Amino acid sequence: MAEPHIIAGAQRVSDRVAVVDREGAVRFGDLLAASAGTAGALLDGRSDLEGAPVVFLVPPGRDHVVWQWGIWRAGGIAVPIAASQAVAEWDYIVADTGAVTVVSSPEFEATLRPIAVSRGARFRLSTAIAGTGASLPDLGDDCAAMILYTSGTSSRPKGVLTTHANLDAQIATLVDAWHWTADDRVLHVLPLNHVHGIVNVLCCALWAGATCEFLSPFDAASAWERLASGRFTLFMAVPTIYSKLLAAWDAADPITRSRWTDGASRLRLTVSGSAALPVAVLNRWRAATGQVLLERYGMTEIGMALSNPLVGTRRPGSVGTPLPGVEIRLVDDAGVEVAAGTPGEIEVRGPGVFREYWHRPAATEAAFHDGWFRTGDVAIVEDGSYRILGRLSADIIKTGGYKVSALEIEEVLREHPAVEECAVVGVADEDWGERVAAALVLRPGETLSLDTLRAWAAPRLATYKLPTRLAITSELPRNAMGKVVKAEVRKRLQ
Ligand code: MLC
Ligand code: AMP
Repeated sequence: MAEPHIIAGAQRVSDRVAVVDREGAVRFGDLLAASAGTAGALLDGRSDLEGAPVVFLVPPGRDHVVWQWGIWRAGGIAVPIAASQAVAEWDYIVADTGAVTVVSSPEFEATLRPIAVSRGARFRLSTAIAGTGASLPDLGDDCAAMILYTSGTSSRPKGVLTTHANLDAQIATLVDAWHWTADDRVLHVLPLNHVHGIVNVLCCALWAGATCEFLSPFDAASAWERLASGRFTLFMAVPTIYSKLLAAWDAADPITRSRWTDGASRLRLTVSGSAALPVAVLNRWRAATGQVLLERYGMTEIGMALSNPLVGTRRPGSVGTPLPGVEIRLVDDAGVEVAAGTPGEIEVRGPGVFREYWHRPAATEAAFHDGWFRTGDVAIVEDGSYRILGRLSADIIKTGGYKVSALEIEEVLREHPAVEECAVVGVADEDWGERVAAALVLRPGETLSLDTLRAWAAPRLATYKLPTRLAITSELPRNAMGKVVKAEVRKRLQ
């Protein structure tokens, strides 16, 4: 692989429209030319970035792709961050990756430049695309390509490092399974710092020579209006987005509704994932659009692993069967494969599985078991199809399709001067999947409202990590060992 496959492929479709954003349409050829420029600017006279991390905050649109490709073409590791994250989270990622360069669009310069300077990284404005004509390095398949930060059972998020070979495998299996072609057009409404928006939507579209149209930030009525154009073939989102679309549809007048329905009925495929899709949402989406949502299952560390079929029966409440090239097994607590029809933890093996947690060898080792990646999710096979039953850890919460760590939030809340003790849990919610909820014991004489707590935590945690439920209590429920009983906390906050 002299250059990433996605870039080589773009050369074959250079006249086709690759991206549509607020400014209009851009062709693959334009992205190639501009990303040669960003690569040259990043290289700045060197011949290869040799796997150096480049953190970039460029909102969804053509410039995002131009920097993603430029980083790859220069031999760097793309580390996307997003406007929805808190300033402290940006700083953490710049420091934890040891980024050599931070690229930012102008609206974030005032915040990101000082972070870059204090962490010893170069700062570059995303609008300064220069350096055309540089000769670009030859990359091997095993070159590191991307680091995405994911929250887990540790209190700080970990960087998931994927190689170009991993990414190619993650993309190729979906292009194959969902029959992406250059005639597809997808509406992109997801964040670009997570695998769903990056791999499943953006990279699959570009790999196939298809068109990716961005709508950012997501807004239900605007998304419906775009779908109503009838020009799209594909739409992919998390269950919360489908809930929000359905709420807007319910609230619309009959003429608007029928226009929206008509446009959406022309899609060839709508996909849901990142969190459990409630069967009620699947049914309402079918009633509103005639589309049977295809539910699939994946994870930052592995890309997509299980999918309902494109052709054939999609089973509500189930995530289907392994995608081509992905091996799956279910194991018990001892790591032994379970008997048919018995629940077990999902383990995954295949070329799409990430290489390592960035600079965390112990965490990487703990995440694998005989070469299989341990997902922490529990499933059962029923009639040949996998059904997700839940997660092993009560400390991992999925809210709006985002994975958040209760431990990470607790660690931040404990720093509040009024807080003596705290416990964070996910409570079930129809629209968000789960909501972040906190039980606090306050120091003597202190008071704290939910709004005050959220305002205090906002610079420290992304909006979706901020608790939306709060209980002040005199003590936390503990077991005989003194450990907080999260199930009990959840009952009090539900
Ligand atoms: C925002 N709000 C929340 C919330 N997030 N309330 C409860 N729980 C949450 N999680 C509140 C805000 O405080 C605000 O309230 C209001 O909702 C609007 O905030 P916003 O920031 O504008 O939200 P919005 O843009 O509407 O976000 C909703 C969303 C977003 C669904 C578009 O959550 C989203 O993009 N989710 C996708 C995440 C994703 O891509 N995950 C994939 C991970 S990869 P107020 O009161 O101020 O109005 C992965 C692997 C795989 O999981 O398998 O795909
Ligand atoms: P992330 O770490 O953000 O990539 O999120 C991955 C997690 O999302 C998985 O480990 C699952 O817990 C969850 N997930 C993804 N898809 C589904 C799905 N279709 N149903 C239930 N959970 C899902």
